[in-house]
Amino acid sequence: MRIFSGIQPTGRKHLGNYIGAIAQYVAGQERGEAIYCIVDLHALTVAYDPADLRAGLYDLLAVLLAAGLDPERCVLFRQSDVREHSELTWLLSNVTSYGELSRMTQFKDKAGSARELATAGLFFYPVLMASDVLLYRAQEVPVGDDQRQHVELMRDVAQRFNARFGDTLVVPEHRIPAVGARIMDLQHPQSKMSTTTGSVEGTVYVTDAPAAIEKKLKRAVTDSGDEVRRAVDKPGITNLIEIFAAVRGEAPEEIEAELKDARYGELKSAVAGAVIDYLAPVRERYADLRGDESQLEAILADGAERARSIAGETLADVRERMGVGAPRRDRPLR
Ligand code: AQP
Repeated sequence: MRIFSGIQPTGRKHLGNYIGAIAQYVAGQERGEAIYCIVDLHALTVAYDPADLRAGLYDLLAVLLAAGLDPERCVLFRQSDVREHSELTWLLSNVTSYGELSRMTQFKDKAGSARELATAGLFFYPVLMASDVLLYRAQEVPVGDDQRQHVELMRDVAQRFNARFGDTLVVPEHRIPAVGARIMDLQHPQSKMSTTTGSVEGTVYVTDAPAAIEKKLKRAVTDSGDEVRRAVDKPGITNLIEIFAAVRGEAPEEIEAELKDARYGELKSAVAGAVIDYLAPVRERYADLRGDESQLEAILADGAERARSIAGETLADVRERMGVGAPRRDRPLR
């Protein structure tokens, strides 16, 4: 089983990213050949500062290592170090339609009302993401629920490519966690916890100090009524139960049974304590790892070399199938 996922080096990573993606990455190392990419090229699609981009990349790499990614047990690399991603994006853009890209909800959300001013890169984001995964012929893509539509698109692109040019690309499946696929903003529980659109008070960052985590959870918006149970009209309590279940590794039903006589305040305190315990070891290891940038660069260089050897083969096959470049004589197509 080959697993691939990408994560952006933008902003500080939050509890939604951690539960929805990073914790799954760590588990993926036990289940198969895991390949994880810090997608700095994706981060260029919205306004950014070059110095912040580099710093953010080291921040994220230190968080990933602190969470338990082990460069001996996975391939961990920076997207821009493997130029095959950019070339495949152009090639695959020719089996992707304008209409499909126009329907992507992430593009609509991020472009907002000023769609004419959005970058072409933001519009092409899903093609770059398809290239990331398809280059490694990955079978599985661990992501949060918000990326479901992008994974559907890459499946369509791979199927279309294979139908038009011959069987070349692997059609991947998404892996969305059963609990915690969509962690909501603590202040606006109808909206997902988000780097760009979330509220600071409603977003728990992975590197937040315990006091800040406690404050944010104790101030979380709750709903009318007083029962600790999940319901459509109780988005705040539902979110707290889901967070509690995800960090304790239990089913939400078990949490509801355990807290059936509890008050909202007790639920908040219990969730705060559990989240603090969950993130504390990561925060401590992060502080040690973040200081040594040359060590972080060495990890990235090794990961890029291993990634390139896989990506190069897929790209060569795609070029051959599409009739691009000199014909290959060294190796027949798969
Ligand atoms: N609220 C969430 N709950 C569960 N999973 C989530 N993910 C993001 N938000 C939640 C998952 O985290 C991974 C990281 O994706 P990314 O690096 O592309 O993240 P991002 O876009 O910088 O972070 P956000 O918060 O998702 O930013 P916005 O809202 O600006 O787009 C992905 O697997 C994602 O599903």
